[in-house]
Amino acid sequence: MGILNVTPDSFSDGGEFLDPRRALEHARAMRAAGATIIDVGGESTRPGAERVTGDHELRRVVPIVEALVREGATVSIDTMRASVARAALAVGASIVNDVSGGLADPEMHATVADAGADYVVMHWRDHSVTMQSRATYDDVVEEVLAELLDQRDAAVAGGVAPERIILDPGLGFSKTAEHNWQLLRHLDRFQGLGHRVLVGASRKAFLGHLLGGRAPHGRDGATAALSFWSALHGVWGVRTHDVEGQADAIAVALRLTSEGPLWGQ
Ligand code: PMM
Repeated sequence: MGILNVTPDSFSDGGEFLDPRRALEHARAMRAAGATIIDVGGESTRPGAERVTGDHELRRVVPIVEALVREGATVSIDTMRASVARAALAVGASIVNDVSGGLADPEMHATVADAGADYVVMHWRDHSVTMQSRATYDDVVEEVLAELLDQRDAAVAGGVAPERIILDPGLGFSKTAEHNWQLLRHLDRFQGLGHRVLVGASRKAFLGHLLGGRAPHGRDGATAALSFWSALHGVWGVRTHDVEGQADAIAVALRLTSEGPLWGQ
């Protein structure tokens, strides 16, 4: 899943793709490099980010989604707003990637259910401005699993078909670096929930910490190691900025596991 942030303030690529022509060129390049889904987002969710209005978000993303669908791309819309999801689905998006996993907008479940779309439910506790103050757990793996299942159950109760649901541990969202590592170490637990799993580690700050403070664009090698790890676990997808490097890492993992899992799964 290639990331296309049409935002001025995302942590890694903020401002790079606000111009629609540049956004489309970048999406084409990601597809050529092996992305099978383009994830279009119009609101930054980096820690501390302020929200944009729904209208603003809609105007940023809908023309891009429409143009990409016309070119034959599979598009997911990265939004917490039902209004934005609805507009993107109306022009052909087929996946709603809701980082709030249904907690931010009470109309999201019905919107996704009505469209029969795939739905990414990410573990989430709070909006970006305050989320890092909620990064407290006794047992991060057990608590994230339990809360994510609550979010899943709410989506199903809201009419979303279980087979449409994709689960995501939500690395970096109300989580410290140590929490992210614990979740990644126990990815098998997420794989065991009976849904497709998506992992979003790309260039995130915990990799910068590991690498002595390296800037986002220098984190693609570390991201590839996690894409390899994720693919060994059999996850459905990784959400990434650097598609070529991740596609290579995944190809290696798939070749290694082509005769069966490397360990009991
Ligand atoms: N991370 C970001 C944005 N959207 N969606 C999902 N499903 N999972 C994630 O981990 C995730 C996401 C933040 O990263 P960005 O600013 O690079 O888009």
